[in-house]
Amino acid sequence: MILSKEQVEKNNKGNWSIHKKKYEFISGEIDNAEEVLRKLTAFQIAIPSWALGTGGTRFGRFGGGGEPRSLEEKIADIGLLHALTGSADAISLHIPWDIPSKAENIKALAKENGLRFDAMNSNTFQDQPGQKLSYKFGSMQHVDKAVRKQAIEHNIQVIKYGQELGSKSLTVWLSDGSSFPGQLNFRKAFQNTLESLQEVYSALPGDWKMFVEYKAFEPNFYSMTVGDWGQSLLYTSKLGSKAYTLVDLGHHLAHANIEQIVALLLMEGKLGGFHFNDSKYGDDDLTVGSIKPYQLFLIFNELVEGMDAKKMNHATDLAWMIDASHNLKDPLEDLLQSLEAIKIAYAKALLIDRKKLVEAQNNNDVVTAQEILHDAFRADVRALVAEARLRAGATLNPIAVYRKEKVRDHLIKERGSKTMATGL
Ligand code: LRH
Ligand code: MN
Repeated sequence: MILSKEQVEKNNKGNWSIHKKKYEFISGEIDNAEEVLRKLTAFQIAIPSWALGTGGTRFGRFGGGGEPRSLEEKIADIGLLHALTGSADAISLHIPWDIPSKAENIKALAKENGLRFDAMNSNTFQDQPGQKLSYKFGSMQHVDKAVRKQAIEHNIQVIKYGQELGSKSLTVWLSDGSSFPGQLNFRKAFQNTLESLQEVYSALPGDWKMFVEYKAFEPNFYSMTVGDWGQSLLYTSKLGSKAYTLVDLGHHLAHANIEQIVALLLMEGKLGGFHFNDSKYGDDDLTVGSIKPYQLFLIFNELVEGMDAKKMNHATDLAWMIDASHNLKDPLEDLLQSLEAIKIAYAKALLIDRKKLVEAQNNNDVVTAQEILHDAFRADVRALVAEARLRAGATLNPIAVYRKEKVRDHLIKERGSKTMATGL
């Protein structure tokens, strides 16, 4: 369903005056409103092609209807998210869930919707129909060289699909590991995996990046062969300068200090990007900022500080992607909330008085240091984020417009109430 410029303007007109009042207040409170707006507008987040339908757990799935039945319909849904927010100009594809059959058409359709292709994702955590060798006991770690070869060839095929679409990066998440002590020789598993990644790395086009995503547990529950940031950093350091670590917020053991991990990976020049989501227990893949909004703010604090220290471009030098799964909410509303939470955390981090913070840190003035962070975290930046949307030609209140335009009803009428999108 396309959202026309007229619909955007009509909906914004109703909220314009109250928005302007709120915007004038917050922009009056800060001295870098224009710079913050420029950075907010430029900051684009990729939408996962595997999160446009209703997810499920092993206990059940409760579909909401109107789900995309093809990659073309997924592109239309992401195009709608971008029209509503001006913040989601990219798709991250997962292969083979979303193989671009006619790449030229898919590329043209994405362009029509103002979209580009971000990181490609390979999948050696499921066995596909007709697949020769099983990944039951892993893929790149596997004791059988033929299974490792199959996984390597799959990743190289994924790079080829990405090249046809203009993508410039490959994300490798391996479910490899073990669920019982004694099942696996950790050293051999690491070396097999490194060897396999090296073969994929050597097939990377010159201007591509490889993201190695780590995860502490699931689907293996004793060891994961890329189990934490240290292991991922070991791989990416041995692979070479085009290999980076990808941080999925839900892939940590309880109480991990993710903002410290981010600061150190940035310092090493080995942070490649993010899979944003939120969680209370495991890899819950919940709406971004719905459980730990302060942690998300602290992560963006380290990102802004670390990227400025390296004179990096906030919008383009790291890969910003959402990786969520929707069990209870309308998938598109859930993604709209996640986009808002990411922009709000980034805006607050841009308000931190860095000079005063360094001073407080150098004086070991713990209270002042914390108060400086709280001043930014407790600021209401919603009007700033809304003004950035307005200047991008998008809507002031995306979810309100999504509901007022009865988008889900339209999609159900167009696609049916029982359709099921590929993905998680
Ligand atoms: C693994 C993961 C990975 C994807 C998958 C869909 O938990 O985060 O990024 O391949 O979810
Ligand atoms: Mn992920």
